Amino acid sequence: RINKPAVLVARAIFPEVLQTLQQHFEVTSNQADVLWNPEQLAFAAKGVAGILTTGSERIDAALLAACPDLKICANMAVGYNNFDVAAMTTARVVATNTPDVLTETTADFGFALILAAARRMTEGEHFLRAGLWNRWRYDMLAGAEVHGTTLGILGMGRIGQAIAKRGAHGFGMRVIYHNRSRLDAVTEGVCAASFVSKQDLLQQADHLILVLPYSTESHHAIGVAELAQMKPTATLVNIARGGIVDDVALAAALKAGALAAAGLDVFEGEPRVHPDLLTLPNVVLTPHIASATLRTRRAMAQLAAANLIGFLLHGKALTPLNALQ
Ligand code: 8YV
Repeated sequence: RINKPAVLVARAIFPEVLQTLQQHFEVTSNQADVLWNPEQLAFAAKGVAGILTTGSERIDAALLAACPDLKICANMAVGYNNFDVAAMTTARVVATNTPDVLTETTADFGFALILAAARRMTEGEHFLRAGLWNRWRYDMLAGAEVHGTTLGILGMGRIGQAIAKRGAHGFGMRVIYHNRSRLDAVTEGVCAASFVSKQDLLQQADHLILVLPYSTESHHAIGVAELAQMKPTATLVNIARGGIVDDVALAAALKAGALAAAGLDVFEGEPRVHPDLLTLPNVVLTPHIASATLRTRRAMAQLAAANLIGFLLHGKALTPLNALQ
């Protein structure tokens, strides 16, 4: 076919997904495998009808003004704080994300971080690798209990609900949550979770996991004041976005013993990590990999591609974030 629509793939993705796109579109892609800065992105996106973004490329009024031919941006991520959706709607550009396909995988990882932080797994590994394991001691690397304790979830969307089920049904935990809106009774029942105020959540959770979207409202939702309300024996896990936690305040709380442990997959200003966190033994640090299984990342790439194909070829995106169709 001649005159295929032009599409930009903003970062290296699975070759087979790139091939699928090439069947339908004139594809340019960022083979350098590094994040383009806004100028590079705008330059590369000139004249394209669609962009496949990977969660970090900023789509805002400036980019939209530079790309008047743009019709859709398909984010290969469920979070879309890199999109100014209001500006996209005004510019009549469809925004899509990748919900559902990563829910269970991300919930698994969240739970892994709760376990790893509470049970001091990476600390234990460092201890062993450093050759320090030379005897048994009754309290050696003794951590906090997970099963049968209280699990707190801040943000009760798809991933929060999947974590609640793991906690309630797999680990016999009492599950409490706080969310912008309360779930309906049936969903609460399925998740075996009770709605509480944010204050009660902070004060009662033995393990608190953050699974809420990042926005100006959720910026530093966990800061000095919130950390002060948590139990000193508690663990905090963030698999949502950096910026939801005040990393400096968290490092200080961990250092002071005001919080027992933390598990962090996301950071303010990542891929840089605040140096205070790097030196603390009681924090498990992972490089934003909660959705990173091959199967899930492939499903995310395929869904992002299907959104481009669906909208540019058939006028219908599969998982739109704004109602333009
Ligand atoms: C990705 C994510 O790591 O889906 C999200 O919101 O943060 C992750 O799944 C990432 O953005 C890759 O596209």
